[in-house]
Amino acid sequence: MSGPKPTGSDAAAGANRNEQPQAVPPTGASEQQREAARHAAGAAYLSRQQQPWTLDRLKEGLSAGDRGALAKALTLVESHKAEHRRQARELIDACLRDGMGADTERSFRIGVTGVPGAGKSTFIEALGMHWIAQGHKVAVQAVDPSSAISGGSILGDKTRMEQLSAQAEAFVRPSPSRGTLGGVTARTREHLLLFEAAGYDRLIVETVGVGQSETAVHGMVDGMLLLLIPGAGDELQGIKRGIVEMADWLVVNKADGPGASKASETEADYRRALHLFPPTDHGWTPPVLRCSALTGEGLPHVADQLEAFRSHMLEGGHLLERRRQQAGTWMHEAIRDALTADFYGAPGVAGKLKSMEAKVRAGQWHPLLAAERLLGEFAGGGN
Ligand SMILES: Nc1nc2c(ncn2[C@@H]2O[C@H](COP(=O)(O)OP(=O)(O)OP(=O)(O)O)[C@@H](O)[C@H]2O)c(=O)[nH]1
Ligand SMILES: [Mg+2]
Repeated sequence: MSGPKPTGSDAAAGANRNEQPQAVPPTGASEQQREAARHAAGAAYLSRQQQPWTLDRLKEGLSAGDRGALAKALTLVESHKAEHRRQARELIDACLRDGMGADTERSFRIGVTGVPGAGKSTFIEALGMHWIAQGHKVAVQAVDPSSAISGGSILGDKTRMEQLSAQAEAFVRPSPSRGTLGGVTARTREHLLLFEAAGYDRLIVETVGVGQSETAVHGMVDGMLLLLIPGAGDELQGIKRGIVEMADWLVVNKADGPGASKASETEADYRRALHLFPPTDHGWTPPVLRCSALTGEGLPHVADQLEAFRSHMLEGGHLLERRRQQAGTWMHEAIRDALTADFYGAPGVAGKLKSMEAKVRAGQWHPLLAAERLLGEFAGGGN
């Protein structure tokens, strides 16, 4: 091996020292072995850093926990170019095959949602710092700070999560745009897998919005945290019942200063309201909690409740089941997306689509008949 001689903490690499470094050992290996493998992979990776990117090098970089490699891989996933998307799929597949994916034992993914300005970013930053102090590596998919809603430098500073971003054990990725799904993109799932491949074990997806985005995030995380503000009922907060039902934790934020007593009332209101909800099928009762993301008060208790949920879900095998279901749903979504893209991209269809649509709009064709004709064109290979 031509890389630099392992020294200091690399001594832990042990048996790997004189071999070609392996990717992180698959399930069954101890955390220590994993860490050692990361160190060895890291040393080898650093020695080749001057070379151009290839998929192998990206994988190596991820395995070594290199931030540059992670950023590059995330960008690849986000690319609109078919070739980049194919490479991204190949990269993720290679990572998963090499045991770099994280099972339910090794990673915990949560979604944090709430109305604009509820304090999501401030909360995520505080929780992230708490997790780092406990020895975790934290990755965040954050809502773009330059968004129109919270735009302006004052809020912008908060949403940048500057303190958390400065930590070596944290990676904060702003979503490319709020888009229609409140910052959650079709690529967020792939981002989570890449975060895990790079060794992050506590993942947070921030989402703002009051409907679709929560449903999308719910389909990709282990648990959903709904952040509430003191003194406003559901309707005022623009939160639909379905979202409250989706939440695994309800946290009233801004329980400080003049807001403190209102926060207690809001907490009590939600506790009462939750009694009216049907019990969850996995037997976890969503707790209603209170904290101040700004002062940190109540935050350790919230963090404890996150862990309590995780243990509960792990013990009953519910977490594994949830992820399996999500994987199944993801496959179906991918099929739908690919078929839709193929359909609209097929020349036989594309040529007729506009005129057919015009006829439908003019009332000359029934929409269902027009759809049938176009689908027939597609199925008949009219491309
Ligand atoms: N008093 C008080 N203010 C808070 C608390 N948490 C957040 N804030 C303030 O609320 C404002 C919005 O905070 P953000 O963390 O940006 O809220 P957000 O939900 O991420 O906002 P968007 O991403 O724009 O939807 C900022 O001015 C914060 O300082 C808190 O616990 N107490
Ligand atoms: Mg935010």
